[in-house]
Amino acid sequence: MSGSRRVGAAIGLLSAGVALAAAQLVAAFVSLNSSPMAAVGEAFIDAVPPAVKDWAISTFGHHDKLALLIGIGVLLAIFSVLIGIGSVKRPAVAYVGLIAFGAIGVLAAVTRPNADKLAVLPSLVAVAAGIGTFEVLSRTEHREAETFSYDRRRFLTSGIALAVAAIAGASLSRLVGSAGRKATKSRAAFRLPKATDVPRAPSNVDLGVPGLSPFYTSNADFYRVDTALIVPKLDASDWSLKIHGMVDHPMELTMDDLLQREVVERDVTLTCVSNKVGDVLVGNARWTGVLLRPILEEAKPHPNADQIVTRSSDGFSAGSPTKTVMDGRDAMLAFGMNGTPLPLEHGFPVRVIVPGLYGYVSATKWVVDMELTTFAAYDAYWVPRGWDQKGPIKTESRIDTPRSQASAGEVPIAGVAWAQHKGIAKVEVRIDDGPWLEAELSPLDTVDTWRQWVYRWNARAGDHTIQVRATDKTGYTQTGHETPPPPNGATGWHTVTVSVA
Ligand SMILES: Nc1nc2c(c(=O)[nH]1)N[C@H]1C(S)=C(S)[C@@H](COP(=O)(O)O)O[C@H]1N2
Ligand SMILES: [Mo]
Repeated sequence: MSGSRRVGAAIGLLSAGVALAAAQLVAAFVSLNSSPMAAVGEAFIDAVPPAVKDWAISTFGHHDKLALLIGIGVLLAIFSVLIGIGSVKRPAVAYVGLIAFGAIGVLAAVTRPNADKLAVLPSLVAVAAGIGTFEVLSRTEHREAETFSYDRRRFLTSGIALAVAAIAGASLSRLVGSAGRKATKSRAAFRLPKATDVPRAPSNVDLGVPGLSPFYTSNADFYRVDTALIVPKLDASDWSLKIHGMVDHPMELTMDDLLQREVVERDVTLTCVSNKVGDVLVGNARWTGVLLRPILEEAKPHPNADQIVTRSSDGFSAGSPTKTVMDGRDAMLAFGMNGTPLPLEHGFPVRVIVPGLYGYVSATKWVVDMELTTFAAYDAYWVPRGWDQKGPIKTESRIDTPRSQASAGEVPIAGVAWAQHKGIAKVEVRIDDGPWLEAELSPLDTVDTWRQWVYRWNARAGDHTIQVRATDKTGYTQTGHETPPPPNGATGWHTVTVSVA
């Protein structure tokens, strides 16, 4: 690369960096997802084909969002280098480039479902800051006829000063993020009420086998799946839930209204429809909240309102069958998870939990709206993206240990099995295509929770294949037929190969 191109590339990168940092800083005051990076990222998440989302979750797991931000960052860096190089001969290229990026940022920010009134601001400031940077740095160049030169010292000092300002601005934006602070404070101040209806789990519900998932998944280890690049930051004191649509009595519930009701605790195992056989998008927690059925009985849904659509503050929606929510199971509005207020990333202040339904059709986090409607009239978030309208959880089982290696002798093969709202009746393992052998089960907590299982295996040296299958209390045994998660959940037997030494 010639000297002029290198300088052009550096100017491009620095202009983009300063622009983004300025945007980030302004977004901290407006709303975090109005920053161009976040807005474009979230718009991208909404727009990508389901297969890509599936691929991202399976490839990056919990880091899918970080991977997306890094991807956008790398793309932006490439474009800004190209634009910077292009602007050496024609400065207009830089203006056009920066304005085009600004326009994309503005468009993405204002079309977010929870867009703030000032959502255009961060991208506009970004364009101004980018152009300003470009101007300052370009002035260190001297173009005379065919020769290009630049004031190296001035370029370096202004470049470094701008880079430092960008980094400082971006860091400052983290500190001043007022919405985030307010939500964190609100959560810290939220006192989980004492539940009056608290069923106990059997004392020996945890088999205590090393390597086996604990019966209760800790909040820190609980999987997280959502479309929110920036976790919505809500304040419990201004939270409310509107219940409307095909109901006789529309209502709006505040947090105080919820806390006036009977508070219950329930153990429910949550599962993501995107979970591949053997994967980790499943977790069991004790939820604190209020039951949904009595609330809906007060709202009086019309008899033909067969779908309950719940919406989050960030525009996600899930549609559950009214019949399922009202059939007596412990569908709830939860504000507590394993004895603490809901963590922000798991839906603070309130989320929906419906035992037996995959998360995408029921478990709306940051829920603010509940509309009674019909399946014919409305498709919730994931339906137009290729997933079934209805998502009952499939009976499944997983081997947690051993996963790859073991020493000869007695080896506990152990894992979890779930068939929410049906209950697990039996788990069997099979070694090297031998007969199916019945595993020992942990005592049943409720039909809405998973069960641990263990089979004590006398392992001999060599490579072995281990498989597992569960039977639920309806008598259904998991099919060995392998299908991927779309459109309504994976099937097949979890199979691991273990080498025994
Ligand atoms: N607001 C909101 N709620 C949501 C989602 C989402 O994208 N946005 N994803 C759903 C899906 S697909 C699943 S599997 C569960 C996951 O809940 P968790 O992240 O607390 O484990 O949340 C559900 N609730
Ligand atoms: Mo999910």
